Amino acid sequence: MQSRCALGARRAHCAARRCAERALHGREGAPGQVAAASSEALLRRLVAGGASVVPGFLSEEEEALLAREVEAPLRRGRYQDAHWDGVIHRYRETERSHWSKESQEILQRVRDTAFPPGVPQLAQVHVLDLDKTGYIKPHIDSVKFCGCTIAGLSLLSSSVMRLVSEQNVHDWLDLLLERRSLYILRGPARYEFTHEILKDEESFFDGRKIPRERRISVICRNLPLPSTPP
Ligand SMILES: O=C(O)CCC(=O)C(=O)O
Repeated sequence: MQSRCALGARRAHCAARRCAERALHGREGAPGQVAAASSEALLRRLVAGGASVVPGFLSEEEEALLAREVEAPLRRGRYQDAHWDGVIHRYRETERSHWSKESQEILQRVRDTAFPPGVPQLAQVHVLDLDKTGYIKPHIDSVKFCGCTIAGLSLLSSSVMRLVSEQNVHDWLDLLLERRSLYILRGPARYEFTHEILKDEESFFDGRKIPRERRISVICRNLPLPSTPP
């Protein structure tokens, strides 16, 4: 039987998917291209599995609104050199379940775009603030804390997210996360590939430098899936 996440995914995510499919057909370095992979077959597999990027998901006003709203809670902390598990560097973070009405509307749009209808979601939205020198090392989000879908908004800076297969390090996919875009990781991209945010020195997409500035991501996740009975 298919999981609830798999059911209905096609319908709920067609807008995001159309975008990723456009990326498939972009010529090298062509404007609008948001994904580059070690092979076309791999790109197709990950996109078919539900990995996508929606450039311009937020308007400038929406980006400013979200950034303003998270600034005060973020400022209560100092940038940390490394996360407890050593994955995230030069960061501060917070989790929020209460948002202004305007931000709630934006987050609802994220949920409607990224998650199949009826999938129980984490009430807390993760807000991660990476300093200009900050970066995230390769990892897979723990299945204990996160379900089948990760959906993130990028504020203030573009960046490159790299996915690398756990089975074969030669299989990789780079996603161009432009400022104000939404990315969605699902399927093999969620479970079989590590993801990372490249540091400024390494931040290139398809040979093009993508300068890293301070970046805030606002990330929605669904609840871990119930484990299958033995
Ligand atoms: O900042 C992002 O968009 C990715 C965050 C991430 O990889 C994580 O929190 O596990």
